[in-house]
Amino acid sequence: MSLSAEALQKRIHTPILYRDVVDSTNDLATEWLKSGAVHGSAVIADEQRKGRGRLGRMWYTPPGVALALSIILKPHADQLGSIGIAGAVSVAMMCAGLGLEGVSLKWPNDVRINGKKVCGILPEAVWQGDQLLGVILGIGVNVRVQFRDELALTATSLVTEIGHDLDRADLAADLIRRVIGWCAQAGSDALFEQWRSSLDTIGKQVVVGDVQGVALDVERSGALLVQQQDGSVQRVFAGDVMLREG
Ligand code: BT5
Repeated sequence: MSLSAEALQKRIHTPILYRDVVDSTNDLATEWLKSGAVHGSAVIADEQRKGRGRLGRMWYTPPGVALALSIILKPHADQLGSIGIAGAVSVAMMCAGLGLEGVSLKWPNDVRINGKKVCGILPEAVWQGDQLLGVILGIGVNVRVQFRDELALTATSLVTEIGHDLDRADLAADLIRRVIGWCAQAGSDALFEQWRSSLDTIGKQVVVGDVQGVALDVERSGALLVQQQDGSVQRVFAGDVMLREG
């Protein structure tokens, strides 16, 4: 089913900017934030030509099959570290609400179904001098993306997992509502515990950059605590976890 501004605006009352094709919804949302977008506004595109992941990586968003959205949020600066977490928890709970099983989070905020990535999250803070203008919470969800090549080994789609079609406008509206709700709880015990209990990383052998060991726990800052073989515990704030199963 095609996405459209009308279909979206019928379902949700926060301001929506819809485009058929963009380079990256996060870039458009950044411009909109700078020109005065209100908290909860969202940019949604059917296709991204230059969808971005973290650290300059690409995010694959072909036309007609994915959800690419960027929600403009205006949290307090001390809630910044929780915005990506709020996004991940919102997507995980949306998946659970659809009746999907096997939903978990890989630290820090990949959403996975049965161990395959269904959603990636890219929070980007926008500053003007030392003033926080807001955060662009970029969320990419594979709705019915067919993967080929090496992504097929690690990625999945909602429709593949659930076995029936889903309406992207319904999903977008549901997700935006959940994100606004969890964003209001950024920094709370409720959000932290929901995130922590959804992580599939804790207790596993991990490699994160130069650090190797057992993922012991997470801290409220979002950091992952990794116990290395010599017993020392390293706090990891960002990076890619390679899980060593078993
Ligand atoms: C992420 O990065 O997972 C964050 C992705 C955020 C995408 C959204 S879409 C809306 C908004 N606008 C943007 O331009 N971006 C945001 P990272 O953890 O770096 O993961 C990137 C890696 O995931 C790539 O290197 C691929 O290996 C893999 N990948 C790329 N496209 C994928 C897809 N559609 N599904 C699953 N994995 C994918």
